[in-house]
Amino acid sequence: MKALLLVDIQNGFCPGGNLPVPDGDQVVPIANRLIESGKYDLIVASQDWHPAGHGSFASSHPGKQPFELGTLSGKPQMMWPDHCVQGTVDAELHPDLKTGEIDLILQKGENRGVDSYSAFRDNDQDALTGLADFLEGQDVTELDVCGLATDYCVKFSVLDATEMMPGVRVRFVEDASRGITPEGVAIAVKEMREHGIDIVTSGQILEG
Ligand code: VGL
Ligand code: ZN
Repeated sequence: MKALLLVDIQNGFCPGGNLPVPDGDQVVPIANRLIESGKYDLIVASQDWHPAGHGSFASSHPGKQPFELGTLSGKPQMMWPDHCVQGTVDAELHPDLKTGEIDLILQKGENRGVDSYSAFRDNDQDALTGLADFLEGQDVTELDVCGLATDYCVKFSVLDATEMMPGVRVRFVEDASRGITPEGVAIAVKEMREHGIDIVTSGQILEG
């Protein structure tokens, strides 16, 4: 079985959102082409889904500004603007994303005391979302990952997929992803390469 994981393609990470990724909305038409390609047996979308007052929000830490480093439950934590609060428009999947063919929408980041970049588990690598078991239970052997943001949620999802599902071939779809900073994207791509993850374009997938 071949699966596609669409990471956090939400209003909050697109221009006009609360934590906008530059050109984040440009992944939507590319993701739609992948969704409608007929190449995938299973399509999963993750959704950053924070309660108000989440511990990753700078606003929860007096004196802290967004994009400063702080701590959460005693561990280093990037302080983010309030974003993707449950039930708000900011948290909705992008309205142009073809959600009709998505088999599972997986929400993450609900625990105030720990952030959850990866769609597979919390940042402390403790609580699992159940996605790895779900994909393995569906006999997925190939997983393509794309979305927002390359340097955070996409990277950690790709690395966790590789580590937690050793039998699955994981690929990162570069042009269907955007990052918060160019430096972060360069590091993410390097780390993924070092872990043996194939970096592909949507064109290669659609032609193949
Ligand atoms: C993300 C920062 C905070 C992401 C989520 O989806 O990459 N980044 N929460
Ligand atoms: Zn978040």
